[in-house]
Amino acid sequence: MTDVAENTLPAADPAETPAVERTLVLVKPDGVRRGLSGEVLRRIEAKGYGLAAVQLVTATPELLEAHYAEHVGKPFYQPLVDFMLSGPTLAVVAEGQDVIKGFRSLAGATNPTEAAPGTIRGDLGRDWGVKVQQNIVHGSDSPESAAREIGLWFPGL
Ligand code: IDP
Ligand code: MG
Repeated sequence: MTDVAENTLPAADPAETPAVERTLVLVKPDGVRRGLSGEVLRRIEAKGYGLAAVQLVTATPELLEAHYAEHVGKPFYQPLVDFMLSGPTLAVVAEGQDVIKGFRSLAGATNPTEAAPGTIRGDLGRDWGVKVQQNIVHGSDSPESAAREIGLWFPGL
C-alpha cells in the first residue's frame, strides 16, 4: 500500500514561490450572445488556472478607448468599438504561473478562420462576414497590459 504522506510534496517556501501572475480575459459580446461564457471559463479552469474575479460588464466608449488605446485611429477601431458596445462582456481575471502567455495560447490566433483547432477561437469562432473582428475572447498580451487592463475593468480589485 502506498503511504500517502510519502507522495506529499513538501510545503512551498513562500520566499521561493514566484508571484502568481494575473491576466485580463474578456468574453466579448459575440461570445456572451452565443452562450459561450461558460465554455471559456471551463477551458481556463480545465487548464488549471484560477478565477480571481468574474463580472458581466456593459462597456462604455471611454472604457473601450482606454482598453484599445493602441488601436485608436486604425481603420478597424470604430467598428471594433461598435461591436464591443453591442452587448454585455464577461470580464475575468484569471491567475496562475505564466497565465498571460498560457491564455493567449488557449485563445489562439486573432483571425478565427486561421486559429488552430483546439483553441477557443479555432474551435468556436469563424468569419461572420466581418473578418477577424468577432473572435470571442480578449487576453492581455504582457504584464504591463494586464495590470493596466485589470485596473480599467476592475477598478476596485
Ligand atoms: P488580439 O485580440 O489577438 O490581441 P489585436 O491585434 O490586439 O488582437 O486586435 C484587437 C482586436 O481588434 C482583435 O481581437 C479583433 O477583435 C480586432 N481586430 C484586429 N485586427 C482587425 C482587423 O484587421 N479588422 C477587424 N478587426 C480587427
Ligand atoms: Mg491585442
